[in-house]
Amino acid sequence: MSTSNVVPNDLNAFWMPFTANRQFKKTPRMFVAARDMHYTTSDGRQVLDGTAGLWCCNAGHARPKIVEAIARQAAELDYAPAFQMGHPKAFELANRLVDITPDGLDHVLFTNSGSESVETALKLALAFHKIKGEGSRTRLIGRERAYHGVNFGGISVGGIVTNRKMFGTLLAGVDHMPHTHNLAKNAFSKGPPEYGTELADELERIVTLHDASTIAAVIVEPVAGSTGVLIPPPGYLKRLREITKKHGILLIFDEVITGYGRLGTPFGADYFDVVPDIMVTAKGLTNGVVPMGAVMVSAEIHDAFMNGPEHVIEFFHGYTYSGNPIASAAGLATLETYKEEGLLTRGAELAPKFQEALHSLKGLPHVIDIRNIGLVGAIELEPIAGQPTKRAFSAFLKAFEQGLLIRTTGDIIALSPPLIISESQIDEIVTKLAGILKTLE
Ligand code: PXG
Repeated sequence: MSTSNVVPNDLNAFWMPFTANRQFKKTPRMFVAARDMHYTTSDGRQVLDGTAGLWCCNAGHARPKIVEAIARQAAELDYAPAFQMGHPKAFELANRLVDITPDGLDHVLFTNSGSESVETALKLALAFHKIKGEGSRTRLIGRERAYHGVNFGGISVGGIVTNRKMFGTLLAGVDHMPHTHNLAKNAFSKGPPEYGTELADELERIVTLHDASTIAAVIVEPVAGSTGVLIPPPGYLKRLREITKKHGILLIFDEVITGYGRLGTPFGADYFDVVPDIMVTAKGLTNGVVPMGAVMVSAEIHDAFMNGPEHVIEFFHGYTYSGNPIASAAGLATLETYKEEGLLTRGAELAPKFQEALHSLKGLPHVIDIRNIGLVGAIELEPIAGQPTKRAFSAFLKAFEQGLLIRTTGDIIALSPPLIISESQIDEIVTKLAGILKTLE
């Protein structure tokens, strides 16, 4: 018996992330294997992956190219110092990334996660203005209901109260735009919702309040994922681009979820036809297999740093594992797999089917909204009075029992299956969900 199939007899030591630890440890849910669209549980059941792990396994699981690349790389060059030394695959991966990112994003910094990519982007924005002689631009603007990871910069510009309230005063000088979610006007929209484009003008109000000369950057997720799939109205991101450009403010897209094919285009920037100054990515970069993030930046930002004596470090930032060889090999094999199988655009082919299937759940008990874009969907449930999150969490538990992995946030069910999903597997997800929704308290 493989040791990975043994369930440990003591679950106490591991303090699990973003998990109800006591509930989990009473009734653990363990995966011990995965292949393509399915996980295997410790009791030998198959579970259909409706969430690409945590929005990251875009090519599905145990894909041969990626598995082989990691094994080969570990044997050939396990680690190379990241500072003042290099290895070929990190450069190769940066080149391949520049090939698939929107024109104008020509340089790549590597990190180990979405959270680190966010911090890297925010620090770049501050340092860029300082180098350009505009050191008064120190404010960062985020948005309500935004998720930008869990580090101090990210939770400061983020807009989730539970992620912020325990951690003191956070970064100074941060302001937030309103989110765009509007159930009263936009419920059951198919694709981007009709109302709310004017909310982008709130940025003008914030600029008027603080003055553009104090603002370094605006950071937004093209589609907010973690807080329940909040899809922007048409023209909203274009308007943010116009306003930031007009005022010399950098625009950062956090594409940790929307990157690598999730919306049916390589990046959210492509879907919405808006090129930011900095793009933050992670997750799908390595198919979730090895931790890695990548921050793409414009030539203008990069070139501003390439000044002064050549022996001097230009940007005092980086990680022991930036561009780690095994992560780079995983990234290269992942991009190859995406290319061979057309996965960066397959979501666009499947989106009509996915949309139709999801919206067939309209009218079932407790369902107050269904929304979708590319291969992302959300079903919002009416919370049980006085017990928010309980109804959706119970749907999650029932789905797991019935062989389906979904994600819930608040009382919203989020779906983001691997981009290799078949049409019949989309039907399977929706049929199972329909059954579950009918039985919820
Ligand atoms: N930015 C965005 C937009 C994200 O969605 C991060 C940054 C942070 O990435 P790391 O790699 O540091 O976790 C994220 C992460 C969920 C869920 O189910 C979403 C994330 C992570 C875990 C669960 O909504 N997003």
